[in-house]
Amino acid sequence: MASSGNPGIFISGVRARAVNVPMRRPLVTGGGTVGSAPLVLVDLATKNGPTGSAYVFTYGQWALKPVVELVERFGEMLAGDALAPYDIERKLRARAMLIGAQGLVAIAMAAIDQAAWDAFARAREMPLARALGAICKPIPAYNSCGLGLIGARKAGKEAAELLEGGFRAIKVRLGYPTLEEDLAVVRAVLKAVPKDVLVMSDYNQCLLPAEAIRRGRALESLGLYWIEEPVRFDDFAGHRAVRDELRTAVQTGENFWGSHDMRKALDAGAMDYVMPDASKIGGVSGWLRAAALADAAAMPMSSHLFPEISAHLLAATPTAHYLEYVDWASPILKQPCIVRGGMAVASERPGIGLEWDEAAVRRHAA
Ligand code: SMN
Ligand code: MG
Repeated sequence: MASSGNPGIFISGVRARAVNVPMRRPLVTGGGTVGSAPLVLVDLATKNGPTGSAYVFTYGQWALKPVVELVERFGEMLAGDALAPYDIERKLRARAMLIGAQGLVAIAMAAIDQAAWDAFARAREMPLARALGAICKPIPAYNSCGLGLIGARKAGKEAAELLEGGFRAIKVRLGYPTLEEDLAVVRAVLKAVPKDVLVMSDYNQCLLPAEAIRRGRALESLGLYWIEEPVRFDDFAGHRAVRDELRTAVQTGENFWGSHDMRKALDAGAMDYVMPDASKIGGVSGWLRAAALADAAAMPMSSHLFPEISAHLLAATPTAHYLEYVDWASPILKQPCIVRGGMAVASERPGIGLEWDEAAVRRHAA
């Protein structure tokens, strides 16, 4: 008879490695530039079970070594513990109570959480989505692999390129020095794509509320699908003020450090749509709690980066909306995330489905 409860799998060690992966289209945003993809790859080894793998994104190369160090120190704290993701999370949160579970600490904790859930699903020989009780259903995806702040002329050309492979939605970064430039870029993008293509937009927190309202009103008639992070991510009242003045949907959430931030944003009426980031929201564990909040609020929920794990998470999200597709980890993966006809489907391999291309990992070691 199968044993009930914990199947007797224990954590034996955690390894973290830094890579810096070149990006096909480096991204200039209103909140800073991402010129390459600095990733920390995590492998969580177990006794009596499979190894779990996950990766996180550190935004700057300078944060790679600190995150590697944090992940490995957390791994030491967990050696010998049961492979029980919620209990792992509880232990790490208790250890981090005094310093605070945000920023790099939260990202390192999420890397462990995701690797633990990956091992948990692999031990059951199920894709992560199935281990969470969902089938690996197709999720609408938008192509976010470009359209940084590159100017109207280049933006039109790039928008058309981003539809290759069947995408029907793309995202353009805004926050040029002037409203006129924002307008010119959006017009160029819309002109370059068929009418039924959705165009999302992202200000990456770079405006103050009054200016966000002025620009949002001027953009209104162009029909953007959403305006993302028009103001500081934690200015929920500011988001609300922008939302009150616009018919265009306000999107936010990539900078929520856990479901508690999301609850405060919901209480403030900060957004129409929400898009947590699988690492900043607290890994799989944090995502599931955020998904429950979105469901209770009847709010469409999209993902931020990490298409491989997000395809699984959105499959298990009652109000799943859009998956943000980026190809930034593809060069170091044996089986990169695939989008067909504008839909992303979670890998059917056990766990998240990540398998490192070790030769590429060595090439991009940082
Ligand atoms: C973004 C994400 C990661 C790096 C730069 C910019 C952006 C997005 O906010 O939502 O894609
Ligand atoms: Mg964004």
